[in-house]
Amino acid sequence: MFTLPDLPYPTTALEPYIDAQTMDIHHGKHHAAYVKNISDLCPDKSEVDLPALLRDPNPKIKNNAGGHANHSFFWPLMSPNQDQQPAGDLVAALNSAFANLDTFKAKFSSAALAHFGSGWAWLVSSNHQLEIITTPNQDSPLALDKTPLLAIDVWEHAYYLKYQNRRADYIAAWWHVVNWPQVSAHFQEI
Ligand code: MN3
Repeated sequence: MFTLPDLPYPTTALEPYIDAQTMDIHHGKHHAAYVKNISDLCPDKSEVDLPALLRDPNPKIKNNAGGHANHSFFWPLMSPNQDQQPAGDLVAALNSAFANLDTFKAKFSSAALAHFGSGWAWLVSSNHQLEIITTPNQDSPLALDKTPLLAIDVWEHAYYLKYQNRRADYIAAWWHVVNWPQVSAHFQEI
């Protein structure tokens, strides 16, 4: 069986940038549905099997495993401690890969904005090189042998209630709630 993780903060915690109703539905309905679906599809599997299921040839299994894995990764990447800044080794790595933090954020935002349809934008590490990628639907970078460090969900369900068609406004707002210590923690593991 698979389980829906609790949000690490109240649904109101990311206001005004991410609204409580969106968080409530996104976590309590969308993520919960991925958990129910993957549990129903794979009743003999559990969380430890999730990485392998991200590569499953059955698209129903791959999509719902990805939906569970991606959202479980996403929630702790946001924090009620708004307007944090990256620090330490992570900053040095971002500066090395992208010239400076502003350039990194601009490129990441552009990738997230330009991604056609539903999907995710990611900062990943691949062979200790940082890069920005996007994936369609619920595809995971782990299935591409890339390690995710940061992610933004650009499915419309992530922003439509508050931002409607203005994905760029959602992305700009989302930077205010990025949990940089969590990104650093992922960076330390690569
Ligand atoms: Mn989502």
